[in-house]
Amino acid sequence: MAEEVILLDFWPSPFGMRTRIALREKGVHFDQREEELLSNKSPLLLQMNPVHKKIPILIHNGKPICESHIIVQYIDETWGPESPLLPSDPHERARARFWADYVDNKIFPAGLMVWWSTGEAQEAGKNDFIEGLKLLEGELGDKAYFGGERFGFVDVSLMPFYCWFYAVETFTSCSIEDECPKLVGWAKRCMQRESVAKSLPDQHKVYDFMAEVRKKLQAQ
Ligand SMILES: N[C@@H](CCC(=O)N[C@@H](CS)C(=O)NCC(=O)O)C(=O)O
Repeated sequence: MAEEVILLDFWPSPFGMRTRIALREKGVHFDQREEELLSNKSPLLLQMNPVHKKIPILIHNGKPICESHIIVQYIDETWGPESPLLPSDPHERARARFWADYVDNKIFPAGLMVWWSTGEAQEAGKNDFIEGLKLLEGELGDKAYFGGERFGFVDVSLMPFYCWFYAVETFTSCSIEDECPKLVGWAKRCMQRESVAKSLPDQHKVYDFMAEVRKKLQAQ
């Protein structure tokens, strides 16, 4: 029986992007279904993720898997063992999970702060965002990817936020490339992979989306 792989997604979601990248890295064909997240969540979404009611949701042969990092690990365990995203060494695996968790707990909230706030709060968000990226740049060091020579879990986790860089720079008049040149070099290297290039929307389109949401928030 053919496999059925459905991804409930929302195009600007960095969490959705992670799962798209991982599926494409593994060469898995999937049916990407766009949700009307802001206005009208589908009955399938509510049925498959009744706890959080959020995308991304991977539905593999009818069974849901939720939470982007958990989905990426499921994809890694299920398909393409010859091209693993997580390292086999337990300590290296723990380390990769640690940095992916850092992306969720530092980079994402700082990015939201830049997106949703103004004035001092926005400035603090920008500083946090850049501080977090600098720390990640230190972890990257001179390696091609976070795990070494091979594209892996931390790259999948962080890379979606690259398409927020233009918006952060435009909202706060800064240059992330000036602050974190090696990290931007890494991001450009990742963008050369088909899995990444196909999964990330254009940064200007992301900026337009963010600016629109910001306008609505400010009008409230
Ligand atoms: N921790 C979750 C976050 C997922 C998430 O925040 N998804 C957002 C889209 S970016 C969502 O579905 N929001 C709908 C809502 O909050 O109602 C993950 O990693 O998958």
